[in-house]
Amino acid sequence: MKNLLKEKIKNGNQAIGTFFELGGSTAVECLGISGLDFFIIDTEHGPFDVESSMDFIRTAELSSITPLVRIKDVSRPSVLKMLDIGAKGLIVPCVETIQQVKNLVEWAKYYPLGRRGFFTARPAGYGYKDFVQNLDNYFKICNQETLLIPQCETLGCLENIETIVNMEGVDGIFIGPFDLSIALGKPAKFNDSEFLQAIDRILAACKNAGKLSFTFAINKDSAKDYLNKGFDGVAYNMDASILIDAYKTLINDLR
Ligand code: 3PY
Ligand code: MG
Repeated sequence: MKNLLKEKIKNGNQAIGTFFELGGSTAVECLGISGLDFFIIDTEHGPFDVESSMDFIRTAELSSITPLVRIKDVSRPSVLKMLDIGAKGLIVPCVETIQQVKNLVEWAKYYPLGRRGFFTARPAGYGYKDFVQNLDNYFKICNQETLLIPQCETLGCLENIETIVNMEGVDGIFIGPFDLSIALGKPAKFNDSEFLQAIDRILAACKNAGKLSFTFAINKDSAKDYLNKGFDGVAYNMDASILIDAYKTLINDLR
């Protein structure tokens, strides 16, 4: 049940991941072999749902890549099902209010932190793993090892970021630069001073609260900028674009 991603960051490493849009266990296997620290199964925009995500997570467990899931909405079933199939963390899109984050904590964290519905699911070996035999221990380990990470990509979340990130049960924040820039009225103007101030504010809020800071980067330059600023992790683009780019470069080089 150990969360390798959390451990790597705690040991001072910056994590590199990607969004998973291609689908298929072989694709997960390849991402694992590549040495990436994590991948995010995207059920907000991608076509996947619970059963296919479970197979991707199973495959990820064969290598040291950590499977996160971007859930499709802020709802109890979305939170519960993705944790029960073994997601090591939830990225939650389009969070707008403090109340939504309170709900997320209630749904994602077991007693006494929240009121996650009791189930000895896959990660618990369906009730047969040792750590489940003592309930306090089971709750403690689940709460510790599964990350709840709201996205900051709306004005509501930005305005309340210090409160949100300090809430017990919130493990970190994941910035959605595209939606955040759109919310600020500056679509994809990533060098705009208001956008940059927002990034600095979110990062500072995470650091001050001792919580994890993640963001998305569309290219290598921006990934490097974010890592240099001190983000704990960067999700670099998505597997589909990287595959297309690699073949385009190859074709260019060969012709
Ligand atoms: C955004 O940029 O809005 C994201 O959600 C990144 O995936
Ligand atoms: Mg977004």
